[in-house]
Amino acid sequence: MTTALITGITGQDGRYLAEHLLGLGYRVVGMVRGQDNPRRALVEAELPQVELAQGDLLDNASLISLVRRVEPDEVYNLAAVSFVPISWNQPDLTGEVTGLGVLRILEAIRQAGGEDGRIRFYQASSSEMFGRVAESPQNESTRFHPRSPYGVAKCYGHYITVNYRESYGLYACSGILFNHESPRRGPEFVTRKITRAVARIKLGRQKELVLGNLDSKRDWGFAGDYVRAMHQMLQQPSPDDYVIGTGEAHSVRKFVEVAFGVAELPWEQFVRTDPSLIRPAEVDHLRADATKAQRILGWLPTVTFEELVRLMVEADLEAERVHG
Ligand code: NAP
Ligand code: F7E
Repeated sequence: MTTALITGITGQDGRYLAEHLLGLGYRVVGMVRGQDNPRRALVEAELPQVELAQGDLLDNASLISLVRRVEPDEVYNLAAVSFVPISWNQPDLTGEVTGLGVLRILEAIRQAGGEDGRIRFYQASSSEMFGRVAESPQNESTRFHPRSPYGVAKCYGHYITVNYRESYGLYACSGILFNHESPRRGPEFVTRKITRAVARIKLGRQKELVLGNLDSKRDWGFAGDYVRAMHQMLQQPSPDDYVIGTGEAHSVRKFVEVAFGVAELPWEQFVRTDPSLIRPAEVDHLRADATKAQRILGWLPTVTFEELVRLMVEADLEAERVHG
């Protein structure tokens, strides 16, 4: 039986990936940090077959002993400080977790004998590395120009992954994923903030939605599609880096329009902007060129932008009706 170790198991992608790998017959071990992590119970309830183990990307020893003990065939490093605005308030922490954390886990794999390529590694790189884009759409050769401490930390994580592959022969891949969303998306990210607000406004539980920049554009896909690509990358004869995205970009304003439209609400009456939510430096426009992933992995997204918005609004309406 193939064993996968997933860091970031309590996050959006960790849960979709675990579900996908369990479906393929894997043994899945998820790394959880903290003494009393409230999201541990969420994973236990949703995915009882996942084995949970203690560890932290800030702690070398925990990673070394975890990799030795679990003896994984595949390691997916999904853990990170992943919310871009936090990275300006906590740039040190972001650098330590999102950047150096990648080095720590690569080193744990190397020390466990990963140099023979036996342990396959996936790094969660990000389209935020492209930042102020040098060209559009962005592919694996597009120059990086990150615009936040998060984007800078992800560049370090990306290059140290490439470096361990080139220096030590580790089987290490980096997936440069564009924004992907779902009903499991954290409520601080703009898509979920919008769909949750739509549901609450529809049910009379919230009066308005306050947002920042409505003009930025993102290439939004469905997280369930993107975790398939992570797994496919690690099944190739040799390790490589791949851009994953839909190839379509929409503005935050467009997301708002479609989401309020699903609930038949006039968005202009409920949405207000607040300059305090504008970022010190913005990423204006991201759009993926995932030709390489299509050609080599045979990967294609299955959920359109409109379907994604609808499924998120409907899930939030349901959640608000049941739990709200
Ligand atoms: P997420 O929901 O924010 O999950 C982040 C995970 O990291 C959580 O499980 C969190 O655990 C864990 N974590 C944070 N600090 C940690 C530490 N010091 N040690 C161990 N675990 C720690 O993120 P996501 O959306 O699933 O994204 C998964 C990965 O892909 C992230 O690396 C993200 O940066 C990257 N990415 C995401 C997107 C996207 O659009 N979603 C696009 C490109 C790249 P706790 O429960 O303990 O907080
Ligand atoms: O912002 C604008 C904001 O926070 C998207 C992470 O998963 O994807 C994510 O990073 C856009 C930005 O995601 C609000 O200014 C307007 O232009 O949902 P977001 P992100 O910053 O693109 C990448 C690929 C990752 O790797 C990251 O880990 O929406 N925006 N008003 C707002 N954003 C938020 N959060 N809240 C607002 O009120």
